[in-house]
Amino acid sequence: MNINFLKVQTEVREAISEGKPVVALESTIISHGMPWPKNVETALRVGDAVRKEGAIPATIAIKDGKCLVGLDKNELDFFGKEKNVWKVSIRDMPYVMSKKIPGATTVAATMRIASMAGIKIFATGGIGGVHRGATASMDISADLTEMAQTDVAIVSAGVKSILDIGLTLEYLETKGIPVVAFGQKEFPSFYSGKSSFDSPLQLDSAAEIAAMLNIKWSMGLKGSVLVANPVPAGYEVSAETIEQYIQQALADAEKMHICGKEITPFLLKHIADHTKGESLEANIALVLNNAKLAAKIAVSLSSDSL
Ligand code: PSU
Ligand code: MN
Repeated sequence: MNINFLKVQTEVREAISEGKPVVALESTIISHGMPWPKNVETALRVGDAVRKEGAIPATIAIKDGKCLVGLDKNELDFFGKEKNVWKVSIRDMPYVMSKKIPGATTVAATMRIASMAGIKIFATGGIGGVHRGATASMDISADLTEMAQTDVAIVSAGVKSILDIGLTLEYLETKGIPVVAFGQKEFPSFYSGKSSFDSPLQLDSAAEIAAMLNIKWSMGLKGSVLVANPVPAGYEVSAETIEQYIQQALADAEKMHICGKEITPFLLKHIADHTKGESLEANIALVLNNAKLAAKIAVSLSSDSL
């Protein structure tokens, strides 16, 4: 692999080479997931939360034909403000790199770049999955196929109910991706700790998760582990509230013929616009919570492998 495509921040590069804990963070949530200035404020708070647990944050994005691993304040500002930033999944990477278009990376692209840089743990809000109606549309996020082959664990707040949660869990099973709910039996659904689906697995500490990751990868079992961390109590938005907006958003999307890479941001924006503060506050709280858990897992993993 040609590592000239990577531009790794000095602090992040040193931490990786010394085996110190590093947590990868995605940039789609900054450019396409939250409004300015909350997006950059949150990105900075997430970085602080990772550091407080003893790990180094590395936000990943694409700029000037390079995969950036670790963004400084100016770069975070750029991705938070700039309007012409692409949403970049795996298939978009060679195009934006060759055209030198700035790109915010999805879960799939972020984990691939993290893996190229040697980072094992990645925190985000929610992953992509199998869409409602996928039996007809075949709309399955490249996040899932990437998780089947790249050795980076993801801490998310589960899967949003814009997706078909049951089919997403089936697909993860087919692809051999372990799904672990943190501290509870039920698989969480982003805004809510509940989903009415049991999680296939439950673990209750970062050390247990790190031990499982160590064994998985030591055995040569490829791919991710999805750690589903429920939104902190007090920040939940009820499933009924969210469902009514999802129904409206899906109807609008059909009328407007929105499909492909546009559908996920369209649905997310509709929910965010209609639930205003409530969903944004939940989103911020759960991302911070995920970053903290990811950092604890990274710390535990790096001490296990000493
Ligand atoms: N789901 C969320 N929040 C997000 C995304 C998904 O709850 O921000 C973003 C992530 O970057 C994810 C991407 O990787 O959307 C998935 O897009 P698609 O469904 O087009 O693969
Ligand atoms: Mn899709």
